[in-house]
Amino acid sequence: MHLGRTTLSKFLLQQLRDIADGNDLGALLVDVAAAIKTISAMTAKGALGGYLGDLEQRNGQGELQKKLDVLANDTMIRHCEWGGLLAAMASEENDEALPIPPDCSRGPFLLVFDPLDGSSNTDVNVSVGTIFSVLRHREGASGDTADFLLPGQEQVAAGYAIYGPATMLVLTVGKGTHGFTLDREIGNFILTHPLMRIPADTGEFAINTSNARFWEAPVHRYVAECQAGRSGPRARDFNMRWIASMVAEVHRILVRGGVFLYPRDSKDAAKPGRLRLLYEANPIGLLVEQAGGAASTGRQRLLEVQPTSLHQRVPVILGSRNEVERIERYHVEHDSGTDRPFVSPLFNERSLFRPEALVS
Ligand code: AFP
Repeated sequence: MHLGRTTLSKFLLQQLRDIADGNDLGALLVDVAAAIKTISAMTAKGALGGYLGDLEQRNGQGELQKKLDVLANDTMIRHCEWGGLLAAMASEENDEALPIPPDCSRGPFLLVFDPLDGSSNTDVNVSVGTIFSVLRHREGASGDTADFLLPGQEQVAAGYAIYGPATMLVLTVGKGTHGFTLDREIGNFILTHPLMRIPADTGEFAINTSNARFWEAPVHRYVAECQAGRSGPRARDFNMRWIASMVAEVHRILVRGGVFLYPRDSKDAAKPGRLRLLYEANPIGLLVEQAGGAASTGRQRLLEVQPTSLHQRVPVILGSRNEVERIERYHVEHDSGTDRPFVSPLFNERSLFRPEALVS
């Protein structure tokens, strides 16, 4: 691999030559990369292209759609539906699985994606991204929603684009996590970050602390210890970040370490977490594990969660392995009742900080 010279296509030829349907998988990833280049051009043009602002419409989950949400979604579909590589697609922006048009041939893979992650940041010029996951389509399956309900460890490829000062594509085909930078002048993704590795330890955590009153006790315990710094039980200071674009948080973690938490909270009983399992947690979880990190719900390895619906949400805790394992330990100690000496009585199950307690 020659840094600064290896193109995405050459890299994929080398990485996939020993995989049975490697040529088809490589061709699909090249189609995804082409869609990402188009989305990158739109995000870079911003207001000058009329790409900012909301549409007066909501997606199937009732979320207000940005113009770029819909444009990015259409771009992913248009670039990937005709190559004869897919049995079906699914997207955050579409309620049901998307069949391949009858005039296009089908192929062995399923593609599921969040076309624009962090879209609430588009109008304020903060980095956003695209997240994608590739699964193998089982022989004889119909290509409807049920086919996508496979645990994350079944993914054959996963990746994200981050539309930042530079546009980067970070992906894995199960042989490590690798980063490519878009050279706009020649329109090629060039290998710049081979074999990315997440340090096992970190002093940086990312969580939306405005939700603190809804967290479970183990998360309170972990965050409180980080905030206590060198005078607390961790005997070291921590830094906090929250960009509100998961792709940007994860990219930082892949480059310099850290832990990202969007944990289970009691804000909405119908939503055990905010992030979607199939097209946010699973692809990011595979990238993180392939880079030596860990990805968990707090109580289970993320990639082993058995999906039950296309848009289901899941708690997400991922990044530097030793921190994720500490947080998992705190969940085990809480569930077994052995964490009492470490957790302020304010935050146990009958705490003042439970929403119903605050209301009464
Ligand atoms: P949007 O795509 O709706 O902006 O959500 C982004 C996201 O799914 C993820 O990328 C962020 O980490 C998280 O939500 C931010 O959530 P909060 O807005 O609750 O902090």
